[in-house]
Amino acid sequence: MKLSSLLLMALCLPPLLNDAVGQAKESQFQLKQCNVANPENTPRPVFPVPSRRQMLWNETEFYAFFHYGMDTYTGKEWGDGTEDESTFAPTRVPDPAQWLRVAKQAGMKGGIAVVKHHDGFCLWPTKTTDHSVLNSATETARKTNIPRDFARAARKLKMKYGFYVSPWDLSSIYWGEKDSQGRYTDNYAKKVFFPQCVELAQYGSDQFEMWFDGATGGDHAGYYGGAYGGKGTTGRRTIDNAQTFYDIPNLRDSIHKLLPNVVMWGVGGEVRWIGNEAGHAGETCWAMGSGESGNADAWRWCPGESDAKATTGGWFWKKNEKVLSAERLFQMYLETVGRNATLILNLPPDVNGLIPQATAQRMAELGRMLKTRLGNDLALKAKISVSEERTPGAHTDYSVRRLTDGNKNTYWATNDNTTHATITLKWDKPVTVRYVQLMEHIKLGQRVRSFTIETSDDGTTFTPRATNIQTTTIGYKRIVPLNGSTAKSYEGDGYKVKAMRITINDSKACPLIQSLSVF
Ligand code: FUL
Repeated sequence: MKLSSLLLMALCLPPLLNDAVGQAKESQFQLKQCNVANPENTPRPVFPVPSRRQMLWNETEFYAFFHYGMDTYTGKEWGDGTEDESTFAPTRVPDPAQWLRVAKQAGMKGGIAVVKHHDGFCLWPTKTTDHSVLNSATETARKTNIPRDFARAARKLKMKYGFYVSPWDLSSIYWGEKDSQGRYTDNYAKKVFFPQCVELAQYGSDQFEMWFDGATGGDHAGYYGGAYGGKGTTGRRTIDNAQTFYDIPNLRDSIHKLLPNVVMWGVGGEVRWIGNEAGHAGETCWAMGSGESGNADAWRWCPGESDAKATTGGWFWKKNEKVLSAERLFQMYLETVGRNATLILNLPPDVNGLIPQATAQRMAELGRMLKTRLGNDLALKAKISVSEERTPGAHTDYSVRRLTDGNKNTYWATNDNTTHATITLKWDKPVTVRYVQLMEHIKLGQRVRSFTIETSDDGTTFTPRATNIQTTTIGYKRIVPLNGSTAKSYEGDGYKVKAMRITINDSKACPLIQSLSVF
């Protein structure tokens, strides 16, 4: 075979999904130039597409955040790194298994534990600093090892797990350090941050996310001075570029070798902050770009994660905190998981190293609510028809049954040039409906730009629903409350219907719908 044909074949191969970040529109152009056999009639990808680890991460959908550490005992939200290690004084060895059991009851699939916050205090026996549990005053504190116990508990409970390790470190003399010529040194990246990530990697190669917060400011003191002064050096320190100061590209490469499935949040560049801490994504939400809505034309896959608090006090436990109502938390779920983002919901452990009873009870209530409201799929009982089915391949079909076969590797699709299509559901006996849930087969890119939902009492006349909501993007998952209210989605009697019609009005290329559910 000639070299040129080999080259052409290589260009025409399906994209390697395991590291697609960086695949540009150029590849799409190259694919179009090819005319190789496609026996399965597989649709061409619409770039960008997710990496394998981003795909796995997306499937986690709803997971917990556990802010626990020095601040739990000082009552602060941000410590300044000057706290005496003896301040960390749990009354008993903290029990991450209890934290995760609470999360599981809420229907969460995993959790992320803060093991170092901005104060730099490490909740594991680290070699990188003296500011850790090893120098605490009590035996109970010294025995604490959150990453070890958290990882063990998660594996036992079959939940995903990961760690928040703050890049900003007020306790470190190296953070923001400059040499005599005013250049940033790499002491912090080399002696502190990278070794800390490697130490944490040793608690399990199956971690799913590392949380690298971007905060670097405020009136805090610590080693490097600031408005309140601090121990050690004087004068305020800052950094100009997190990517270079923390040496993120190299860190990412090295950690991926140890933790193949981990995505690096925030500063790590693989998953984005949704742009608020209030528990909502945009109604329109693309898995690329930035902020609440993303950007349909951005070139890099960077899906959104929404971090929000389940309690009123703060990220860390506070004496008089209250837990939000299950109804409010359900609304958050609809506005994040139901809008192509994930939800990381914070449940703060208290001074005993346990999730308080009131929070645990509320989480169980939320879990029951999710099951009742989004657990009984009425699409499975419907006769479903579509305006078009993509021509099948040798062993692959894209037929209507793919919408409800529960298989994440299959999907219903139209032919290449069809970007407008309908799905019609009919029930023999009227059913009561409140929500529609759609999932795109995002392995081949996010496509849908606009869709509408209508219902019919008699099977012939259709009425549009949720017209006040932007039914634009779908992405990994979209849940639309048919009454148009995420806050009061379950109020009233729902809609008693004999039929429903979903119309895809516009899509970047032929739509690929992996799953359709009706509740
Ligand atoms: C922020 C931090 O500064 C907060 O303390 C908290 O950890 C939150 C989740 O991220 O940026």
